[in-house]
Amino acid sequence: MSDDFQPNEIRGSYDASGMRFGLVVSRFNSFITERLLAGAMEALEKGGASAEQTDLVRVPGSFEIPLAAKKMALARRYDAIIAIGCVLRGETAHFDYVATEAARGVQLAQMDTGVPIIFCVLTCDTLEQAIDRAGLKSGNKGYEAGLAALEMACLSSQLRAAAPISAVRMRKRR
Ligand code: INI
Repeated sequence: MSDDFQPNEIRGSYDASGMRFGLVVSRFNSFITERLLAGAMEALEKGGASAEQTDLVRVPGSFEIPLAAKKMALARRYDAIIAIGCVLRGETAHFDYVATEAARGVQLAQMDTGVPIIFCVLTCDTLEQAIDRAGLKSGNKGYEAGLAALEMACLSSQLRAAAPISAVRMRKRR
């Protein structure tokens, strides 16, 4: 490959200008989810988002996140949505059902609607692991989710604006 063969790279920035964001937060394990929420808001604010550009919806548990996120996406009001929850392994199989359906439901919702929905649902074996990921040893996964929301919102807008191939071909022919 020659050095001058450089693809036209389309990249999302982290600029929240003119963007709207939705936050869906599970109340279950709120000790953790509130910290994740704070991290996500910090990232959005750093990207330039204001409170007016951001809506917050609370749901009882992570199992309820996908439906709320999908309804928000269908409202066509948001450039990206962040789904925040925390599922902790207990003694029964409940963990597996809640964690699997939260992940699957969020993925289905974003694929069905085309609106980026950032998956910030911690699935941990212990409370200690969750605390580490909510602002202690392993950073704040909510902050990372906020950055991902900014990037995916900008990338989606860039991809919408990218000229379709037919227009590019027409331009070359002229
Ligand atoms: N919901 C969570 O978000 N985290 C959990 O750890 C959890 N556990 O362990 O039970 C949990 N359960 C509630 C579930 O999400 C639903 O709210 C409930 O089943 C009602 O549909």
